[in-house]
Amino acid sequence: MNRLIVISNRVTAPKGSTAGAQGGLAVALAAALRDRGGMWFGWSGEQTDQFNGHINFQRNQGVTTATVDLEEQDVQEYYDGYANRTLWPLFHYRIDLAEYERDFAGGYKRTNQRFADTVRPLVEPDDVIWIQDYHMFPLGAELRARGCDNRIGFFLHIPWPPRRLLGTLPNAQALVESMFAYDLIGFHTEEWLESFCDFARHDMGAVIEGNIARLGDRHVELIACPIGIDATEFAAMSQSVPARLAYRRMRDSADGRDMIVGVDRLDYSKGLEERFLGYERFLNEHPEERKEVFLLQVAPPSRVSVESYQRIRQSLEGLSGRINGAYADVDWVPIRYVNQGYPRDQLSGIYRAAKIGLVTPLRDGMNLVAKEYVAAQDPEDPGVLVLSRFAGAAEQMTDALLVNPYSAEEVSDALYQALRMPRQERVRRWEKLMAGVQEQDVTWWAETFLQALEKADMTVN
Ligand code: GDG
Repeated sequence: MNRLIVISNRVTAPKGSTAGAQGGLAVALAAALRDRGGMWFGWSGEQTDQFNGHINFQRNQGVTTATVDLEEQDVQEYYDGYANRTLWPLFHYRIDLAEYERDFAGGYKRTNQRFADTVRPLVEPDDVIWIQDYHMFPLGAELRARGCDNRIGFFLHIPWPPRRLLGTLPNAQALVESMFAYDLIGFHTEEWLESFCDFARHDMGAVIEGNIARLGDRHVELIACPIGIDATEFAAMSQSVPARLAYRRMRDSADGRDMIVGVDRLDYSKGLEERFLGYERFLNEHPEERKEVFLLQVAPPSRVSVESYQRIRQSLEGLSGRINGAYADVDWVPIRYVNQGYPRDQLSGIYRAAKIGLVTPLRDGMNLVAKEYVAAQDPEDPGVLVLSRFAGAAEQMTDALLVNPYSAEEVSDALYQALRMPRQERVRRWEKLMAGVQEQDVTWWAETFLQALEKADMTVN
């Protein structure tokens, strides 16, 4: 088996903690790296006065990580700038929030060149390279420019936007053209893959034949390969002592009421305002249910230096305050809005205690919370997943109650239906959802992508 080099913005390989403390992605990539040997390369998260390409190697639990520090200007222009203020909003269909600045684009290019300069000497002739996500679209082309003719795959964790939206990005064609340096590009869903083909075909004159896109003398293979979670491990974790304690804490404080749970990074793509408005509608339309339920929204802040994230936070504070002010009683508060994160094992117990998992992103590449909620349920008495049709996960999780998060009425109706759903139907839906979550888990995802990459036809490249 060839060595594997994983490259991502941040490296989250095992640090001697238990697997349960890690996200599923880190677990799966670490397993692939352990099997194949190689290393995981990325930004250390640290800053340095002047970029020097110094690589910090570490070895933990059979996985080698290699990280570099970046300059403050790199972090501002590449990470805070082009990645989080330009590409993230655009790729989540929010061109109203996207900031198009030459400095951001320049810093993004420079930083990707720095990554390429740094990692290139580490690459051996037969290594397979797997680059992750929108921080690094042009890295493959930069490596090719440095004589790297290895197999290189790329996986996009976020949606691919419709071509008319992508067309608003200055130099969008150049960005997409650089992606033809890859041998394989992976998306979570057919929808994102088709959007990519749409742009390549109509805006660049690429020819699409089956799962291959051709542009001039280059071609790239495309695959829809939905990421999963470490389902068996997550289900087991929901029975651990910390999970049971968290479960008990929630049940005791619920005082017999049904809990609806939402868990999201505080991000405008997650549809949190719409979720609160849908829940408000439900309280308004069903006065008899008012003191029978409550919504727990866990929303740890993210990307706090970006203004649009400060605004969504303010807006949610206003909305939750307004709804609580309008409906609360001396012994009941409709929304428990919590801005802190919880350890993963506790989170699994919280999911298990909830009658409804409410997941309403406006756009989401996949959404792992939906899968975690399912994996944490009690098979005898499972809760109901209410899921946005606009999450990538909806393509697989058709036994959830699928809703349009922009419609407060639909969200309200789904909450009502979920609360009234007979146990038999809950079990039937959950069994199908769980079978899917278990079958296409995160190890399946990594292996499916890597096998396709190892087979990709490189003859023309
Ligand atoms: C991107 C794409 C795609 C959240 N709060 C806490 C906590 N979390 C964990 C969840 C889950 C993860 O964060 C969030 O994953 P998502 O998939 O929902 O979303 P993004 O962070 O936006 O991820 C997404 C993903 O990449 C993978 O490809 O699915 O579409 O946007 O695991 O559990 N974890 C802990 N405490 C918290 O309070 N420990």
